[in-house]
Amino acid sequence: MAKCIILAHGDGDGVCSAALLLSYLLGKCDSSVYFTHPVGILGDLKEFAPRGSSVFIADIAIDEIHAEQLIHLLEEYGRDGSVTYIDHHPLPEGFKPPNGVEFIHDTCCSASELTYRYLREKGLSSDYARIALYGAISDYLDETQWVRDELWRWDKRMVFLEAGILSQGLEGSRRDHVFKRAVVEHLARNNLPSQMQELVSRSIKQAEMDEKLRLWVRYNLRINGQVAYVLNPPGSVGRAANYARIYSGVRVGVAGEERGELYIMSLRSRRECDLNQTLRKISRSLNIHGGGHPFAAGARVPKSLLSVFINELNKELICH
Ligand SMILES: [Mn+2]
Repeated sequence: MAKCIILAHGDGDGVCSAALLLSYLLGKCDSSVYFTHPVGILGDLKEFAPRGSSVFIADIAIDEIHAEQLIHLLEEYGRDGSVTYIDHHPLPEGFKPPNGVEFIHDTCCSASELTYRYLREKGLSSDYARIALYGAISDYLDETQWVRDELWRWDKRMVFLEAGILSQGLEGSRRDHVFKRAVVEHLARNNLPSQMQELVSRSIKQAEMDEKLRLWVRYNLRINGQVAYVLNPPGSVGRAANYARIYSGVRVGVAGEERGELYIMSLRSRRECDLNQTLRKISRSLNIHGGGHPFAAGARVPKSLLSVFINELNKELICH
């Protein structure tokens, strides 16, 4: 059987997109699932996808610094086999879709919603719509027309319970790819997240940790202008960034986690500010990786540039 490679983000939206792809490809090819991110995609493609295979990439933003190299590589893979790229992150300025690649892109909605709608047209059963709902909720993109309609078709109380178990259970499993792959396989069979015991217990543990984190952030946050930040929070950086924003009352919350010489950062803003645009600009001037969604984004900043980065954020912050 032909070889299919699925490369997806490891968060709830990415996991659901991968599950939708895996169930669609069942019986059509021999599929393997890998988790990656905007900075890792180049290396992971080369490492895991043999030339000539059918490659599916979902929920991976195109990084400002790597865009050209990535496009080039995707075109190569497209020539030897096939490439389907499904994403909803804003694109770098002046970006042109690669030639010979099926490029499905819209910032309207979650990658899961885009993936489901794409596969539905190709014959995926409408029973899989709820998997896409979990992904959309997990990415806070549950206000699209499609999601609204589907939430009424299913029972929204049950959908939110399942989406909560899934996204909370994955939150504390960041680099546990073996577990995440098991979750993808579980979902690909259209099983409920609540039927996977390990996922349920991880989600409850995560809720306890988040509650501790909330209080920790409240007492440890530092404020510089419109930016509130914490370093090495005892828990999820995304969540810590959000609590920093909420408790400070300023426009942007940032949380950074030390990894070697870098801070891996998560940023959250109020709806009027555009973190993606702001970070892409700073990314070019400081030569760092940064970007994501308007209200939720990430960056990798050398430790020595921390204060420069916070100052730049204040200076370049784009709000309406
Ligand atoms: Mn996403």
